[in-house]
Amino acid sequence: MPQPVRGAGLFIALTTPQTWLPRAGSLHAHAIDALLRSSLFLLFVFCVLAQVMLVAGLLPRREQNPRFSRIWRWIATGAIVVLFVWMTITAEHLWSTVRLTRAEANAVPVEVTGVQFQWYFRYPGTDGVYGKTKPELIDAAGGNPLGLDPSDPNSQDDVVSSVLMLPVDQQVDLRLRAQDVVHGFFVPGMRVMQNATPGRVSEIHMTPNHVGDYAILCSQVCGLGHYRMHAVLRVVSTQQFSAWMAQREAAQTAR
Ligand SMILES: [Cu+2]
Repeated sequence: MPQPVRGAGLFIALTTPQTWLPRAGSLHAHAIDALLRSSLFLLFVFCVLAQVMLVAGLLPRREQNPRFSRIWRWIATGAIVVLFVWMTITAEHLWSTVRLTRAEANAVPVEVTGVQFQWYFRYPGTDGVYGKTKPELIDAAGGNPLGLDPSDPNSQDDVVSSVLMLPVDQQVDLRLRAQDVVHGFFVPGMRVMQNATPGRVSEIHMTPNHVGDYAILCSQVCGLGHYRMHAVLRVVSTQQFSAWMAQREAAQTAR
C-alpha cells in the first residue's frame, strides 16, 4: 500500500504540477505551470510565516519601541501589496497572451459550440468562411446540430465534427459559442478554460505542441447531463490532419 505523502513530501508534490496535472500539450502550458508553482511556493512561505508570527505573538516579550514596530508593520504591508500586484500583473499578462491578442493569420480556425450536453466543432472548409446558421434549422437528430443554412454557399463545405482534430505545432483560432446555457470549454492538457456563453462569441487561441488525445470537459454545471459532457481533442501530424479534413470535406459535398 502506498505511504501517504506528508510534510515536505506534500509540499514538493503540490509545487510540482507535473505530478498532479495532466501532461502539458500546448506552448503556453509551461508558463501557466510555472506561475502555479511560484504562487503555491509563495503561499506556502506566507503560510509558514503567519504561523511563526502567531506563535511569536503569544510568547511573553519585553516592551517594544512603538516607532520600531510601526515601521515593521508598514514594511510587511508594503511587501505583501507589492507581491500581490506582481502576481496579478504576471497572471493577467499570461491570460492576455491566450485571450486578448489576435491569432496569427495562418491559425487553424475552429468554431466550438456547447449544447446540453455535447460539444460540436466546426471548420469553415476550403473557402475559409463559416456559413450562416439559423436557430430554426437546428436539428441534431436530423444531422444538423448547429443549424447550418444550406442556402448559404459558404456553409456547403463547413465540416462539423464531434471530435476536435488539430494539427500539431500550428496555432488554432477558437471561437466559442453556446446554444442554450453557459458551458465551460475546459481542456486540462492544454491549460485552457474559457466559458462559452449564449449570444456571444469568445475567442481564444493556443498552439498544441504534442501529438496525442486530450480530454475536453465542461467546467460549468450546465444541467442534469453535465457530468457526461465531454469530447476528445486529437492532436495529429499536419499530414494526418489534411487527410482527415479532405476526407470529411469529400463526405460533406457528397451529401
Ligand atoms: Cu456544459
